[in-house]
Amino acid sequence: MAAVEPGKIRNVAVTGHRGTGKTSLVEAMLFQAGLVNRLGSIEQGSTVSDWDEDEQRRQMSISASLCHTDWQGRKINLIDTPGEPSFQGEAIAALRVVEGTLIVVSAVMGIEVQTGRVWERAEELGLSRVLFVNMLDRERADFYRVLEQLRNQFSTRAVAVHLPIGVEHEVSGIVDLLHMKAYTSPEGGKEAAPGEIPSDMADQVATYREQLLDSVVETDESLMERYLDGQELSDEEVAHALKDAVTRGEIFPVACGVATKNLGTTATLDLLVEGVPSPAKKDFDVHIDGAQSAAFVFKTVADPFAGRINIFRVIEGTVSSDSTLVNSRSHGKERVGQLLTLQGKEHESADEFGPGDLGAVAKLKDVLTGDLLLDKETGAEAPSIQFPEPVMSFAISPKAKGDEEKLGQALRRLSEEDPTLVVRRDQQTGEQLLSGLSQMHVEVAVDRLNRRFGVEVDLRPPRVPYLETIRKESKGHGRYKKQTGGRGQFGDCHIVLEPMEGRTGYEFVDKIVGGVIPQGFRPAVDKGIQEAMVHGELAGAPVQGVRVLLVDGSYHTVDSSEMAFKIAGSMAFKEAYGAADPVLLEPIMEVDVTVPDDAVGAVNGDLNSRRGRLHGMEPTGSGMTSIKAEVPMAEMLTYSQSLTSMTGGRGDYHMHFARYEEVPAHVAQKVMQEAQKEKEEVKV
Ligand SMILES: Nc1nc2c(ncn2[C@@H]2O[C@H](COP(=O)(O)OP(=O)(O)OP(=O)(O)O)[C@@H](O)[C@H]2O)c(=O)[nH]1
Ligand SMILES: [Mg+2]
Repeated sequence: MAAVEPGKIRNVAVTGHRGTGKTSLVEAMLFQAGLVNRLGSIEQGSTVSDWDEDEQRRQMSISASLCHTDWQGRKINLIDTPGEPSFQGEAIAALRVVEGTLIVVSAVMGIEVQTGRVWERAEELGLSRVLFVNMLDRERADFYRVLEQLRNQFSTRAVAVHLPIGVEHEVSGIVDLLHMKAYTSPEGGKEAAPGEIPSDMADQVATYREQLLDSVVETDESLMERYLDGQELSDEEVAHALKDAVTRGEIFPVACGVATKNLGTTATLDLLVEGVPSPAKKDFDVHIDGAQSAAFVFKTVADPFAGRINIFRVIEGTVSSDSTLVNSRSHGKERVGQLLTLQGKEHESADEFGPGDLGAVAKLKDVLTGDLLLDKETGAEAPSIQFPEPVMSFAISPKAKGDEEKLGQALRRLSEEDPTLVVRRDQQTGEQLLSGLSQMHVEVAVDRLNRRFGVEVDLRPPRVPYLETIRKESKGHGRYKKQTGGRGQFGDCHIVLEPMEGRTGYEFVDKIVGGVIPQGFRPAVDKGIQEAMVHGELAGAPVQGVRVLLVDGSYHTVDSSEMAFKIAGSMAFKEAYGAADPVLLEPIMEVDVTVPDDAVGAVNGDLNSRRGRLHGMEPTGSGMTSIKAEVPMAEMLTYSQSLTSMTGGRGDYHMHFARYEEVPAHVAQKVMQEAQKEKEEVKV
């Protein structure tokens, strides 16, 4: 199969809120175009794009899937993305490689949280946007209410290009205002050729056709003049001007239909072909510095059997099977074997992909999402994708001893597939941490570890990386002496502890005068102290922010040894530490929560109960408020679930480490008791 010319390609990400019918609509488009011969359904788990077992079990999309269809002699690459916020990284990556997005909105629910997010992201990226109001057949569906909402909240340049015929379960077709034709319900079969508009809709059609014309002529001066002169504009002229305006992102056409009944599909496919710019018309803003061909990897699928599949967009030139490319990140050469055209999970061999096209390749050595592959090393840098930071962490460990290695490998694979899933080891607590965007995000990862990689795991809230420090100067004496026949042990030292500025760091100052402790043994005192500091006496947390002065001591010519001085050092430290008014420190997080205005009271109250300090509130528009606060990490371990329940899933938060602060006495008491209990359990 030869490469498709860029002018004949349309790259479209299908986006929107959870459960608005994106996957069903993609299915309908593939069916209408004849690429599948049966209309699959979510309920039967038979759609092309929700092919993964986890997706079918949960009846929701989890990963973006790439499909393609032929329409009017154009190849439309459709990336079906999940609406669930836990998997928003998928939509973010998809939006980066397309010229347009089809935003699906429920005719019952209207604009929802994720609708707003993709709208904003598309705006930032300057993408053409086609809106599809779906589920016209549902109870309380109201196309006109949703249209008004889109015009009020998003843009007055969102205009209806289709109108429903009938309401709710009686919806029987749609009017195409652009071509002035009607499509009637195919009852799940293929949409037939369009017919006449029902005569009882004449008034309505006239009103919205006028709204459409008004918007279109506003984008085209010569049309505007003639329109104001009262001249008749031809359908072709209007269609042409609309197409140009949509392509330039000046008009956002609002289509509608019923995805599960394959209604509205034809007119929407037409809109995508006409309104989304081809890659030939739009630059992909990446400098490849003189390479002849370049491909950008925006998605990676980890399959335990087929291996890794990288999905890419050709940025420049042609990428061919049996070629060699260089990875701009690792500088490693990659042998490209067989290229693949994807239709959900099905793949077909492809010989080459031309500029702007989307394709896939399996079994490259070291290629991950975000990598740029070039035909020669040019020093070009890959475009960046702004993925959200994970906010929820769990400590993860295998149920079966001996599975550590297997778990590590599986986690690596999963995080390659999903860059918003982060795996790391906490240096301080030693725990392996799995972080994601929500509880559900992490749970899906755990399901996959089990099913795909055969590793069962335990999840626990992570340990808080407490620290300990001292608040005043103190003295300590350590004397280690043993006389058991033969050679004995003798070490003896006096130290002074001083709190350090900034409560970080450690310093050992040798203040010995004369040779009361010989030079050779003094580092052993230091070592003994540092070892004692690894687990502080309060809660077993590392001690820091301490300066130690070694001021005095004594030794024995025969019995003294490094070992004895190490022990003496640690004894001196423990004595001095208790007298230095030690205190527990905890990490404080800077938290930024965005919630619907009506949830602000509840969310603030909850942050207060988590020992949070509010720093400010600001409306962010469209009915949302951003709240800034500082909250101890220990109180944020289970925040995700609480926020979801307080805001009905409409809340969102980010946090990052700010600094360490003293734990208030009553809280410290509990932490110390817990630590003590654990220490005893370990002994048992
Ligand atoms: N009545 C009706 N149901 C629909 C329509 N479109 C989709 N559905 C149903 O709505 C549910 C969600 O559909 P999906 O296609 O999975 O929606 P989605 O937007 O892909 O969902 P996520 O990928 O999870 O964000 C399924 O049960 C569909 O059968 C429609 O037009 N009318
Ligand atoms: Mg879906």
